Amino acid sequence: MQKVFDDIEKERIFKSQGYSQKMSIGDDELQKLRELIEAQFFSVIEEEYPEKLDSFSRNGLALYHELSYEIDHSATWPKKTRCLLQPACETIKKLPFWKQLENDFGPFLLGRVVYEKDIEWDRDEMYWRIVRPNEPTDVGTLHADKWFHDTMKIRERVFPQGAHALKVWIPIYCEPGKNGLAIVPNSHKDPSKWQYKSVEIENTSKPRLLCDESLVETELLNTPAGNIVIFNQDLVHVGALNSASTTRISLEITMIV
Ligand SMILES: O=C(O)CCC(=O)C(=O)O
Ligand SMILES: [Fe+2]
Repeated sequence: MQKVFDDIEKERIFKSQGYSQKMSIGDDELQKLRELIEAQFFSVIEEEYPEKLDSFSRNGLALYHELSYEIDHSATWPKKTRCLLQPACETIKKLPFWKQLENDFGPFLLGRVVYEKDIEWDRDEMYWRIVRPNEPTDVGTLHADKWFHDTMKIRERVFPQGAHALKVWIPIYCEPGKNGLAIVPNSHKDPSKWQYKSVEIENTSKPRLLCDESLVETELLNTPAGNIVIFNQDLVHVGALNSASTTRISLEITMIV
């Protein structure tokens, strides 16, 4: 199999650029990912709000925000309800893009499902994110993934020594230029320059940048649905405030290489 991520592209991810957008998945693969996420989404709605299943199904995920005020959004979508179940992860691991990743980066491990304190050792971690238009609370704060791995002690509990955690970020419903992933160019080159503190939130320790986040210049990546971003653990990034008129859905997977 020919490599998409050859030595030049890997150099881009680990050194020069901090990320790569060289891989795009086909329409049928995107469709499959949408189906897997939608199946979970609607089964949660059915469980919590059976009388609303019809209207939510009719609207679909991209227009979820129109109805989200009818339910308790934050109580309905903690990480627990957004982690794909193992059979869905197994389906994803059979898709062509996954085979390509294994070919190019393998062998690698996958992150385990980690909650605040608990780890589910027998589950791969693949979770989706839901970001409604104009909702500042649906996006997080600037960070490098390594800060989370360190403050939440994921690195010492889950990763083998010396491992590098690459993030695979897949836009599922996304509007280029209006929502998605914003990065701080070159931020991965000098991790020590980025100072953060660890704060106790929701039963765990999360990293928060010490300097004023609004002073940091970010660049919104152009990410049409299906265009995968792979970025290194030191690249500083944040979910952009969604300025589109549709809900943004994306899928995150950590490859431990
Ligand atoms: O998609 C987002 O809003 C944030 C993504 C992120 O932080 C990540 O993929 O590591
Ligand atoms: Fe992140």
